[in-house]
Amino acid sequence: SIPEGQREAWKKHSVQGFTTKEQFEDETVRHIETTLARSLFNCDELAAYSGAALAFRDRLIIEWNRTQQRQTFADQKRVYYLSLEFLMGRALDNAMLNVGLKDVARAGLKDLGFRIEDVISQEHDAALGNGGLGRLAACFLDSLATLNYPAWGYGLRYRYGIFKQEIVDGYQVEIPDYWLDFNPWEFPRHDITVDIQFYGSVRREKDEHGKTVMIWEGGEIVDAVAYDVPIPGYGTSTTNNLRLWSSKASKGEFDFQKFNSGEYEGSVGDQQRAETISAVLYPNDNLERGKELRLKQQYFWCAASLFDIVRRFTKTKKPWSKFPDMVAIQLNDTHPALAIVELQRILVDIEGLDWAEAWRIVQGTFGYTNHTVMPEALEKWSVPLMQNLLPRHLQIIYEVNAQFLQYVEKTFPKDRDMLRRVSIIEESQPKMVRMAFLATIGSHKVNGVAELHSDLIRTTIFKDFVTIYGPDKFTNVTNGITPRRWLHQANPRLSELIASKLGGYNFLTDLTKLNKLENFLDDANFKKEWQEIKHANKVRLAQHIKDTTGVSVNPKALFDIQVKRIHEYKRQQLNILGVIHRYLTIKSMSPEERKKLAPRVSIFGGKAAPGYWMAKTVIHLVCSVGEVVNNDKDVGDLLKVIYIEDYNVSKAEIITPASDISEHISTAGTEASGTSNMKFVLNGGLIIGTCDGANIEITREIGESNIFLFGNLAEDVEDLRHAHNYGDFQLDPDLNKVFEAIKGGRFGDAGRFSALCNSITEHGDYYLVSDDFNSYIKTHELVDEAFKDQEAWLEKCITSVARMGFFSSDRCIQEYAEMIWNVEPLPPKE
Ligand code: GL4
Repeated sequence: SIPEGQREAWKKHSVQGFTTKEQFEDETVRHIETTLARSLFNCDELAAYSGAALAFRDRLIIEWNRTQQRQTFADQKRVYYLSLEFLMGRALDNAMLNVGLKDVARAGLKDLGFRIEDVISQEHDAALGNGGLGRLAACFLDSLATLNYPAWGYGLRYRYGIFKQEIVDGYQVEIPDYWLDFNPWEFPRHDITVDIQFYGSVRREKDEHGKTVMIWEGGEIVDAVAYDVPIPGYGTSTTNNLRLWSSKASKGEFDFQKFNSGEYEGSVGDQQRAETISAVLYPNDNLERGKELRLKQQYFWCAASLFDIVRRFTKTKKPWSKFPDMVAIQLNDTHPALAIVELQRILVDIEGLDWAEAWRIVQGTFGYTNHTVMPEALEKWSVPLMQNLLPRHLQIIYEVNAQFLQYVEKTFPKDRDMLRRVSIIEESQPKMVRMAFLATIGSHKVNGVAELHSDLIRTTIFKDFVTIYGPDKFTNVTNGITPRRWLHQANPRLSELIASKLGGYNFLTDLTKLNKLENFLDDANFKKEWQEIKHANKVRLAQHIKDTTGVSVNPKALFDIQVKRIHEYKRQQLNILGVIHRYLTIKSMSPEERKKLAPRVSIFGGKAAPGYWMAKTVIHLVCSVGEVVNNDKDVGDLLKVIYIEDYNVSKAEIITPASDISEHISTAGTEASGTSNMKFVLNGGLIIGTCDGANIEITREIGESNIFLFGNLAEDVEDLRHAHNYGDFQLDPDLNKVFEAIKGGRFGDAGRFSALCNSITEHGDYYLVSDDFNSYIKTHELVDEAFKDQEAWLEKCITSVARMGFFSSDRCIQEYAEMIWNVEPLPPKE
């Protein structure tokens, strides 16, 4: 550091960052003219965005520095959130709001000739995630910083995030999402590089004390380079760090010999192979495919993060036994489960701790969050694959398993089959490593993400582990969302209206304060304004739909929205089949009868995994139905069917505030939580849903009369499926009519939809579309009825918003901090 005598000079020149409009303009113009080498003669909106973003970045980084310094000196426990996905969306708007300078920026940009909305919308989404799991990680980072927790996120810096979706002739087409062209939010840390080893072999050796040590040698080395992204809290100067690792050929590895001797291509090839590791996000949600490159990504990221965390700990000079008192690592699903093995390897092989002591430290450090019970999403890695890529780690897994099974055998001698059931190694062909079991055994707490889900994991996939460890190891932390992005940023007018009634914006950091809104249910002006805001939000979405699809929709119609990843378990097929039923009903009516109907716009959005044919067929069916319905003169405004292309975080910020009703209709027991259900209700939309995931707790909070629930319960799903498999299946008669229409070619070539129809009619209807169809249709009739009484509808919406306080991600983080991490906040001295 700088010597005492020079520090005064240093302090005098220390950068402060702007606070006034004048300073903001100074900084923005300076960045445009120097950093970007542009001038007022060629400054477009993109350049204005870049300049403003750089000005805000400077500010963030000053606070980031102070926060990091404070955390280093504080000598207290930190949280590390390991997630393969961080679905951050745009950063500028969020930075402006969290720092509290959006009005300053708006005025400044206006002076410089720009509308702030146009500038903000230049930013490319940071889309390093698939859906709910990745967005949850992003909400958690916002809450951790806002609540002043000393916390870091660790992830991968994918060159390509989730693909961009185009709809071409009614089919999904995937376009690569190269998002790093200009990304002012990241700081490359070329000085922070970690060597990561793959392949090779393990040798047993005696050290100087005669102790056996394991040496992992040979194989290849790839470099992990750190890129840091500042995460500003709202209403606090705390600015945490998200560290993303990028892969690069190791300097040691890069073959200069080859390079100089004319084998240029070979040496560049090595480089490219190394860079492939962090090249692309796997585009599957709730599905694992066991690809070697994915395992490489996981180890690369775990090893780099662990090295970094351990290095930070060793600087404190504390004994290893104190590690769990200084470090809490949360595993976002099983994707980082190798971190458990890596820490054991570091402690035993490199630091020389004995096995049992090391394992106590490991278990004290990790917590594991499970996000799904769907069998196809539970990670398993083939033993031969792991043997080849990570030979030492596989040995450690076998040793952990052996000791665990020994304990189980001793404790439950009568249940011989238990060993087979709970073994980390599945005795299949090839053998498989069950990552959820590894994560459970290596952690001190395991949590599900909504009450039903946490009950389900205790009684299904982890049933034996509850017997072995006792019930206390398993807990629930119901998911939440950050009200900063999902109310204040996405719906600024509603946020402002609420603030005007509640006496300021305190509700944004204590969302339970919303409950006071119930006092205004008789305030006619308030309700009128509320309704105007909803209408304006619908007009904005209608404009987006017009601009992107060419279809005009009536903003007065009931907007019925389902936006999320396309998956059979989420049942977009139930939705579109219901829409077809509605269409057929309209067609069968007289003009007189039609006049009594409430006009509807059915809006769909979401990406299908590129290899998921059934999901792609669902998209095609929605588009094909839209083609017919939207051009049918008999129907007019009574029904429109829209597919919004390329659903992502920034589109969600437009879509969510514009719903009247949104659909959360997964087969009961399949959606671990869902989080868009929370976003929609918080923005004054009602929901139709099944008794699944967080819908159940939303119902409990807002009241049964404010939600439209339908369908079979989770406890009955198993029996129904069983019955179907034994031939006990009756196709719902209304649904049958819908299939007749499809088969008759009403929506184009029926052959394209036969696999989809057959999955329901011929192949066991695994997701219970037919079983729930009647209840779904009937419930939508209740929705229509309810929407006719606008006054009562509005009251339901306001009451629901007032009761959504529980679903703030701040509440989640506080629960994790108390029940799982045992960490304290470290507020700035302000
Ligand atoms: C998910 C769940 O499917 C989703 O219900 C949940 O809200 C989310 C966050 O906990 O995690 N699990 C996987 S896998 N993808 C998800 O989005």
